[in-house]
Amino acid sequence: MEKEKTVLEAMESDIMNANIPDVEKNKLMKNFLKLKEQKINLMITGATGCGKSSTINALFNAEKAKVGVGVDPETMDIQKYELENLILWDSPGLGDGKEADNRHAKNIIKKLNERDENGNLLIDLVLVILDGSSRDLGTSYELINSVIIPNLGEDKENRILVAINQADVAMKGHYWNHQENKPEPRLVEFLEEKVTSVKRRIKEGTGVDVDPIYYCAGFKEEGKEQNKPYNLSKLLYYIIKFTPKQKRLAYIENINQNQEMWKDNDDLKNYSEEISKSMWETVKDCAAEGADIGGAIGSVFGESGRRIGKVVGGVIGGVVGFVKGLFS
Ligand SMILES: Nc1nc2c(ncn2[C@@H]2O[C@H](COP(=O)(O)OP(=O)(O)OP(=O)(O)O)[C@@H](O)[C@H]2O)c(=O)[nH]1
Ligand SMILES: [Mg+2]
Repeated sequence: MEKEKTVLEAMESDIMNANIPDVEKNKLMKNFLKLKEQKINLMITGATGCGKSSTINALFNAEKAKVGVGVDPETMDIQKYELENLILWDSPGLGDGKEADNRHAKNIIKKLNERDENGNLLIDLVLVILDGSSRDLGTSYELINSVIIPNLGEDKENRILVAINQADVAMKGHYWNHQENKPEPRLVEFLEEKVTSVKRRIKEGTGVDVDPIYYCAGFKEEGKEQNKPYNLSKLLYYIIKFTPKQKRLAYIENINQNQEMWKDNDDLKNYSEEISKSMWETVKDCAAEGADIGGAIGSVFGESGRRIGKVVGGVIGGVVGFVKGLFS
């Protein structure tokens, strides 16, 4: 069986085969080579047991990210996962006692101030996970307001994403509809209030506006069926939206291939369609930057456009026929 092309491979051959003047073709190729090099550094942090490992495992092909089930579940120091151009930093937050907290805070601050070889801040985006079942989010506010936000540099609002996990057990497991894997209206109301109060506490503490979302990373109990995630596509959509355009392609080949994980979401948006659109924007705007190919863009990147639709649509679902729409 012929191995299926990756999005990057498809882009490369699209450019090689494009029926356009050489000058433009060379420009596209130069842009493409730059795109190919782009790395994303995503920091995932939050209090012990909030679901960092579960979230990483649900989103990406990071089998190595072990979920804390041992006797000593704390991830003591920052763990790094390298998935080709996608680099994840799983960083313990606060709530482990004074000494450990100081160490964690120091580690996070250091990482947030690190620069890459081009002199840009290394960490593109910080995903802060809150435990939605916890009544006391004090340490999480401290983490966000005193450790993370002051160290985000200038573009604070675009470098932090706050997500409330464990939505299923937010009201001690009440009002979670297990058949349909979604919250009942009373739980929705409760979760929305939580979103509002988290937003307010961060605004009051730092002046920074964030728009938290709630979700479920899903989990597996010994000998029981896998509890599926909820709003995982929504979470990925926000992660991608907050990632600089030229870096977004690094996610695509690393998203979890298990379709079941992506299915259940609120219906505020068609998240898979939005994800495809964001990826296509990268191809269109970054690869074609400065090249005068105007209306030919759709036909130049036909195969890579289809490939994006196939990966996102095939895994996350529900975008059949969408990619065709991109070109019309
Ligand atoms: N009910 C429910 N349980 C969850 C969810 N996400 C994670 N869990 C459970 O919460 C526990 C902690 O999850 P982890 O993913 O290990 O959390 P962590 O933040 O990586 O924890 P440390 O690395 O120890 O700080 C595990 O037992 C998970 O199965 C969720 O969405 N719902
Ligand atoms: Mg962990």
